[in-house]
Amino acid sequence: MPTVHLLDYVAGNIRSLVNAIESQGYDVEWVRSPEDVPNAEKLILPGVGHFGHCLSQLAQAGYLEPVRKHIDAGKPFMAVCVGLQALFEGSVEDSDVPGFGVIKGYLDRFDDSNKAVPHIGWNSANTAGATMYDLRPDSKYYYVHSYKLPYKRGELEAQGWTVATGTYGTETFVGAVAKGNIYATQFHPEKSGVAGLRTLRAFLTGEGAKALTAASLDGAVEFKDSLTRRVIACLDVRTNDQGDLVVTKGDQYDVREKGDDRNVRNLGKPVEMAKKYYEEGADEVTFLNITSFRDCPVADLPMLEILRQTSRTVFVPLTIGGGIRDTVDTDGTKVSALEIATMYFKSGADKVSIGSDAVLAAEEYYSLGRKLFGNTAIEQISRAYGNQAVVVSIDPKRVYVPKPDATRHNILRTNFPGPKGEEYCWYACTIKGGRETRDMDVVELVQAVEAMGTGEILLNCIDKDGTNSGFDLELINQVKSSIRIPVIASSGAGNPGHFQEVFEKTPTDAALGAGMFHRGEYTVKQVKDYLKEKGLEVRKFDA
Ligand code: 1PR
Repeated sequence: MPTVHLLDYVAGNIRSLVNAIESQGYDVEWVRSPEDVPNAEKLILPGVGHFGHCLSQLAQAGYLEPVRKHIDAGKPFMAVCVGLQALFEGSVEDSDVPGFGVIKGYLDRFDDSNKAVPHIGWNSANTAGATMYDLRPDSKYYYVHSYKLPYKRGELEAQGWTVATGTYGTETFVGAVAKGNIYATQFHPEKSGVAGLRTLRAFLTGEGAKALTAASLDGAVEFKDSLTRRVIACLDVRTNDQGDLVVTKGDQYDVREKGDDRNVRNLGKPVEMAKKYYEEGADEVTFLNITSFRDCPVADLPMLEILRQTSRTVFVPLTIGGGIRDTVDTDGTKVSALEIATMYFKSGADKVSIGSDAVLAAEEYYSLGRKLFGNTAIEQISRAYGNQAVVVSIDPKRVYVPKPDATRHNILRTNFPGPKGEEYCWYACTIKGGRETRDMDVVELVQAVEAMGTGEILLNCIDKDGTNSGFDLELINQVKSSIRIPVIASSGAGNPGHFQEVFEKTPTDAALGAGMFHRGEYTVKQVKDYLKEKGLEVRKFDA
């Protein structure tokens, strides 16, 4: 098999990239020291996390010169995400550390005054007519980043680069650049479905470099927001009473059948179902391990195998949640949340989702006067893998109050009064899958975990879960107005119209469905076709 060399310089999550390369019939060989670089014919620089951290790691390990030589020798070179950023002169993310300076330009941060940051989701790589590694105008690519090179028309082109752009809000940024032997993408090709695999293949085969042409800079080009509405399929997974790992789904978190036997609902096999949703066009797949497999050694966690298998065939982002906290293994060894997350990342997860532990960490944050000491699971994991890799999953419950001053919590006036006609409510956070309610409201929680470095919120709602009655729009609006990071609306989706409603009536960044997909009532494709019909931009399914 032909080989490609991958630079292994940080504790990053690059399993997905390896899987994507292997799916194209290439073998990955690791570059583990600077001496290995000259052996590489084709070299890929993956990038994760922080700009300064990435470049100082490369510098300390002695990679800067060998990588430069590889590029100068005209050998094929590809850089991904922070790898692309590293090719520029510098970034405001860490102004003390210089970049490679292969491309002139300085990165800044997205403006978060009117949109969520990080920019997470499927956006364009618009080449304005140029040919570039099989990027296509009607395809979408998966981005996750807070920093970007602002695109100024003609500037990079004047240096001989071919450029592809995306637009988020009113900001147009560089999505990919190429010149000669160099190809760099801000998006993750390995997570961009068929469109991503296609452009990766164009690099691996060298066809993309041969076909490279420049765009004509004459004439007007329209740069309009091209981020699509993200539709996520979620699989709650647990062992049933027979010991099999199954996809299940509760009604307000009760996952047992209503009959006398009260068996755990079995809706299918996790790996097969994830693949089906990927093929139907799900923009992401989330697994929530809703029981913690307490009697099992951590290294044998069944979810690890599920992730390994899924990540070989599903090339969109995979999130895994459940049981991510400091724990004690069956042999008495202490295992940190970071170590558990690392196992998940190495098995193919792109993000981890933290539930109960986040609530406890937030309680501590407030009790210590809003100070951070860097020791929570959220801080440790986001420091090692980047904020975008940490999701906090919230399981709130509505609490009605008769008047605004009846509670110290962040309330809202509701259009759906309580059983005694109460016109106000707040949302209490719960832990342990909704079994224990805490004296903390959702606003307090999301603000605390945002301060800790969470990249995204998965916002469930126990009252709505499994009801098929639509999302809790009031809850989503309250949370969205309290933070800057993206929010995934969850719980209550029963038909495609509910997705339209949540995207039109709230500023949510993504919407998630579970039961309606598992029970076969609607496919992911039907939801996306419906949204498109209603004029909302979605990622079309690339064949
Ligand atoms: O606390 O870090 O161990 O994480 C446990 C995780 O498991 C949390 O993310 C928590 O939300 C989840 N969880 C725990 N118990 C249950 C349960 O159902 N008994 N599931 C559970 C949460 C909610 C969503 C669901 C949406 C959409 N499920 O995942 O998919 O509500 O459903 P719908 O579209 O059918 O309405 P930790």
